[in-house]
Amino acid sequence: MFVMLLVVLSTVGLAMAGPAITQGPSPAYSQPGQPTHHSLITNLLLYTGFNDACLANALEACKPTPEQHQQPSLIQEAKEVLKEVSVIVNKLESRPRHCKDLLDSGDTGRGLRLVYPYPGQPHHHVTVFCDHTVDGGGWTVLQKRNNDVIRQDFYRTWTEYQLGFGDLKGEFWLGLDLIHVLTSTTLQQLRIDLADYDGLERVAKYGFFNVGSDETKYRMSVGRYSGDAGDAMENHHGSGFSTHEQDNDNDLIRNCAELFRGGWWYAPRCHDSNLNGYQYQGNHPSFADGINWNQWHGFHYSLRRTSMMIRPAF
Ligand SMILES: [Ca+2]
Repeated sequence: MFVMLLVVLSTVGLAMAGPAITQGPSPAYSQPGQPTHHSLITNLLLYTGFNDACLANALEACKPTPEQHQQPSLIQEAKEVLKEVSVIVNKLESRPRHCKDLLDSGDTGRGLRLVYPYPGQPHHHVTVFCDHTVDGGGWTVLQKRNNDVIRQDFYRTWTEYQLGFGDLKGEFWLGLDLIHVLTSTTLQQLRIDLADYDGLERVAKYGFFNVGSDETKYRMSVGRYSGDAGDAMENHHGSGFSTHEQDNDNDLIRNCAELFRGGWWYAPRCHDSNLNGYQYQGNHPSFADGINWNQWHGFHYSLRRTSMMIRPAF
């Protein structure tokens, strides 16, 4: 598309340049010796020693041919092509990159939506779950756990966490590659909703959230906490992602992902939050391997429902 645009621009440029270069004599030189007006070029030529009569003859010889007179229609044609290209480009650029774009274009409710998050790849679309019903809407959901009848196994491999897994209408992990893309193009805020088995709910919201590329092991940055769940992500700021066979947790002794049965941005002290841990239902005797949020229910309580979602900060 970009190449096509260049070709069209070149065409317009050449077409427009044509008549200017081969411009016929100005009225000043239609009658040698009767100068009434000098263009910049003729002034320069006169200044360098050419005389009026000489210039008039030269310009007369350069009058456009009948074929060249047809160039205005060529210009018009090129302009129309350019206009069509412009319409197509605008249409591609206006495709929704994420759920916030959809909200801005009038989308409501919640559910599966097509978005085009990849810069420079206008046709590359993915399906995401959008939620416009919470906190002003425009949220793209990254992760969801619940206690529906069919549960997903979250003790997965590195590749599965990269590509994503689960059911977008149920429990799922969107995938680190896509999360990286979504959080890299614009500054994102993160909202985490938690619910326990007593019907209580808590929220943790962060003013910024970013996940690096696979070269950084999907290093996560998070900060500017607000909410009532307690800040169980602070400990994870700056950590790479780990799965049981990809230990990037900087704990020299332990393999946090294996020990705590999940995939997460495990820190040197492993974790304060473990939202991809094992789906115990409520209290569990084992230490810190459930769906835990330490600052709310500690390390021996696995939550009933969690969701992580992002939205552009501005
Ligand atoms: Ca380790």
